[in-house]
Amino acid sequence: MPDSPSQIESTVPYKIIHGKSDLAINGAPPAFGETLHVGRPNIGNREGFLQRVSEILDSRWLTNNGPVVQEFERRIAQYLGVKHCVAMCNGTIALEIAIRALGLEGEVIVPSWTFVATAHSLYWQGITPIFADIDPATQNLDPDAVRRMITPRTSGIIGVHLWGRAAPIDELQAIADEHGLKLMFDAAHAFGSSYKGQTIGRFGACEVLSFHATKAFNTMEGGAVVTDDDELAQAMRLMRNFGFAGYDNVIHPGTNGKMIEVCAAMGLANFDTLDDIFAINRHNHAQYTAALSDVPGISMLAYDPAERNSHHYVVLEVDEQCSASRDDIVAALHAENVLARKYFWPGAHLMQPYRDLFPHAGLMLANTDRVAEKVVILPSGTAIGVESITVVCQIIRTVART
Ligand code: T4K
Repeated sequence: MPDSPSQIESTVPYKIIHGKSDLAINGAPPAFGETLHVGRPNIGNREGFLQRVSEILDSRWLTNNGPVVQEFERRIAQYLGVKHCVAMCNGTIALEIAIRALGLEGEVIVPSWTFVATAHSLYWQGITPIFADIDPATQNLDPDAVRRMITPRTSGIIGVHLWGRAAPIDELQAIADEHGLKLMFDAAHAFGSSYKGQTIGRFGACEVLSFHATKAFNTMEGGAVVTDDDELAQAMRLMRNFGFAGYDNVIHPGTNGKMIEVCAAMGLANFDTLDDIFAINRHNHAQYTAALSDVPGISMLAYDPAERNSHHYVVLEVDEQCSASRDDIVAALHAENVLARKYFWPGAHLMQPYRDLFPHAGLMLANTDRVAEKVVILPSGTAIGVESITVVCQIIRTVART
């Protein structure tokens, strides 16, 4: 049996909060001596990882499609029920390679409400990201908004399964089919999620995963493109290795997108304990929901109980009914050493270079702008325990109290 990731109080709260005078923003000492982070890495089967690293060192095969990467790819493909998993050094390079292998060009429609890497992976290759608005209820792309952004230069759509909640896949596929566009997904948040009962990974032409340290399932740094398309997988395998088809034989332009053996070993070790990690996240999410559900103006973005989700992200929305603003709540949490995040504020369209390139993009992104002003992401994962979550919720309740 692998050792399981225990849910540890990596930092123990110092105080119980009864009223506003107990808050650090009002001069009291902070609740936590060490910072509580969003995205503290989950460490799965530690012994298994160390054992594999030792074997890797003994074998002197460290990278370049080694046996551990190959085993990792097989395990991921099997888990997702997909034909090909092409492992990469990170999710951003995986996006870039997928975009290039699919032959996207001109303009590609993406949400602005995503990590900026979704847009950068296009722009980096001379392709214009065109930002479409989201449905505020799901924070995912709104299909009607996507339709509005199509021009003769549009070659594709990248849907993002934000917070692991599936994008409106069927509707986006229908739009892509109708207009002859290519559709792929940024599934960086969606490892282990489902759509209409089917595991995310087989939708569109391909789906791109991130296994960054801060993800529910991590390989330290890492990513992958998963697809059922043999030719696409073959092209991406060439591209991630400079286009080499054998010693001294380059048949394709390529880059260096390879995953290293140690990262694959971390992935396999975390894979051993995936169910435990997801169960801890589910538990954390339920605790936050129960503790905050009656605070006026504060709501948790719910996960669809009919679908699978890693429950990795705890997404809070603070609206006008709340007596404190979102920024007041974030400032109070930071003062207590709780590094809550405003992901993905202010939206990619307000980050450079897009802010200068498209100064009027906001006119088409009213929902994005509204959502960006109310979101707070709270710490979860195996590095936070029940006691700490109780105190984080006390802080929020106290700040939000009139
Ligand atoms: N598409 C989407 C939708 C994505 O969300 C991402 C990545 C990508 C594409 C691209 O995939 P990758 O190329 O990254 O594989 C973080 C992550 O770096 C990024 O992977 C992730 N999304 C994004 C949502 O979050 P930052 O700039 O917020 O990272 P940073 O350094 O502030 O770390 C987050 C928190 O985690 C901090 O409070 C510190 C803590 N932390 C971080 C690391 C790395 C730890 O406690 N330990 C650690 O080892 O972007």
